[in-house]
Amino acid sequence: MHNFRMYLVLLFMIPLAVFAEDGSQLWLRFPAKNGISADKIISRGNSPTLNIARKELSSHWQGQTVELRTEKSLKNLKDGYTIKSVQNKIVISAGKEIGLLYGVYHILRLQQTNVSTANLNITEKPSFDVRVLNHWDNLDGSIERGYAGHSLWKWEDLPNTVSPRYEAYARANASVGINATVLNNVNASPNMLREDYLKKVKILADIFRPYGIKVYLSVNFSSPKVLGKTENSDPLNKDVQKWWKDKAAEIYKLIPDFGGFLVKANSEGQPGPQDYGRTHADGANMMADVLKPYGGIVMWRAFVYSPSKEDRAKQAYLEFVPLDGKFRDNVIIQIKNGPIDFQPREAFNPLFGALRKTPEMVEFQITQEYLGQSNHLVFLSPLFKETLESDTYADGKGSTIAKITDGTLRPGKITAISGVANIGEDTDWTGHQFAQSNWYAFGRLAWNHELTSEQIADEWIKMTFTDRPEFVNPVKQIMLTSRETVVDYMMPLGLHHIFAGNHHYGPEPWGDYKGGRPDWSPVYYHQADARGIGFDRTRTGSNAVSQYFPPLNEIYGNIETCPEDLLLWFHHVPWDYKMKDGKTLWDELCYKYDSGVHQVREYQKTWDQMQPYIDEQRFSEVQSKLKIQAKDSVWWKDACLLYFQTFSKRPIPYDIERPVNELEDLKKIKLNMGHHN
Ligand code: GCW
Repeated sequence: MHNFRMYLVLLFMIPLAVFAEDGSQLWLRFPAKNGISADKIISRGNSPTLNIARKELSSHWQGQTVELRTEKSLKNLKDGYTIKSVQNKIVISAGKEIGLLYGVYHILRLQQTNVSTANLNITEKPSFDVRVLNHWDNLDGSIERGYAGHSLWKWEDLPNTVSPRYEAYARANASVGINATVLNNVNASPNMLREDYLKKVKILADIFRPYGIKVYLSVNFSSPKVLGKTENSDPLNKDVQKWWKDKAAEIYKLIPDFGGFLVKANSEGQPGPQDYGRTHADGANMMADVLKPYGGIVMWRAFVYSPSKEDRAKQAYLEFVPLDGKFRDNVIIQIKNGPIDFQPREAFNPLFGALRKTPEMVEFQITQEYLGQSNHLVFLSPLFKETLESDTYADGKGSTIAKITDGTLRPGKITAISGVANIGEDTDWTGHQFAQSNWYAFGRLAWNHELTSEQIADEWIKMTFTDRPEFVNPVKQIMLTSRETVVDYMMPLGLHHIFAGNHHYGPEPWGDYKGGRPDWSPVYYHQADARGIGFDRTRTGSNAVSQYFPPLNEIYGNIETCPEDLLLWFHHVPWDYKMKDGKTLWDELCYKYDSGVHQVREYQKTWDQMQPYIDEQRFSEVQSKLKIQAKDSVWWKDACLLYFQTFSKRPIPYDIERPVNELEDLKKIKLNMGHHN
């Protein structure tokens, strides 16, 4: 009897287990109760996309009747839609079916965040045409800079075995408007284009299609030589051109709506057109020509730098500006937000706005390679917004990167935005419950870059956890300040790239890889000496400031007018330099590091008080991660201050907590996380 009862209890628990609060549901934690009945969903047609829209409504929507209408007249909204309350129903209209699905997710979001759905009159049009995730996933299942387990893509099992997570992934992306995915690492294996792999890719494309997601691939420039046994991979070689042409035909036969290629060429050892004395334009155009008949595009990366004497921060600009106007119209240059490499804070990349005839897109990094990986709670929306709102002055005041890349100032070109994904096969998808918010924020900003970080955080918290203000308000405060906090405890005042080599997790400001590439050494970036600290990029230094449009070149170039949060990015500053608040640079640096540490301690205090409001599992997972973050912040502070103190020879202000580590011990830490640079 006892056993029998146990059995019954277990049976009843199964449906609960499906909704376990382990983060697997992401922000899509819609009520498990049934949604509206079929007769309250008015729609014509029977396409896979419409069927998904109806299924989402019948499973989760608890409001009034919803009518879904495609209307040709709304084509100008692109993937957008309108939502209107008409008498007793809600009418969602769109030029394309995918717009209807996006509209359905919109009302589900309103429901989930407890916004009234009466008297709706909403018009939405996406900021960018291509809203793309870049996966740095390798064919062996590993992920470059991935911190959430192995790749979601099970290449070994495909095409026969299909993981249910493929569809869950597509659904999550569609719910925030992401409509494109590059499946594989930009450090691409030529094998990605092998016939057997393309057949696997086709299966994924088929699953993603109804959710409005197009598949793209990163391609290795040497693919023709490696796979096709051509003599070389010279873009002007007819055999090479033919190989690409045939390859495109083969791809489009399998995947008629294939999106195109993403290319990392002549960068960090990857092959490229320069191997044959050709330019980036020659390489990109060859690919653009074979994709053009099918409507495909080439996203060509500007992340190029070589071990030369030239300041690494200047190289993308130097390489690409002379090529402006030489690219086909289906090529778009993909530019990292900053000119170095996804640092906690960088000046924006001066290439933005400098290409006048060539479309440009931003590449953000959602995966936190340089921001504590999946251990630190860092909400990236403020970082994304900082870049998008940066004024380049390219076409006069108000030439923000958002307006340069979204077509406002440079109309008639392809528009796109990309983010390097932080997704893996971990149950919670991203390795930290709060890292989900960065996937979410990227999608929401790609859809509408005018949303504020505050709005995005608010939505995400309510959808993901609870709408109780006792939880929402303090947690939102943590999220909104978290990016500045990580800057403070890692590299304040414009410091950058003082990470330990390879893994980029902890501090190694003393790193000097003599014999290796100087531009992979922290000492190259901070330039600390007896006089001061910082990279001189002024006119008398590397003159990187000259790559910015006036008046920015003057503003950045003058130590008095340079924003203090970028001071050491542009200037080598004496230790006793007086900062705006009257402190010396050295003292200011100390207080910044200290404040970063204090902030994390405050986050811990706040989080611990959140226990009553959410489930135990997610509560304690975040609590544990905050402990790691708190320890790491002290590690960063002690390492940087004790090391820089060997140059400044000044005391750490006495009201600051004393270091708890010996510099020599910190220097011995070698994390075995493995990677190249
Ligand atoms: O930031 C560096 C990373 C590399 C990465 C490279 C790139 C994919 O450390 O892992 O390679 O940037 O963006 O190409």
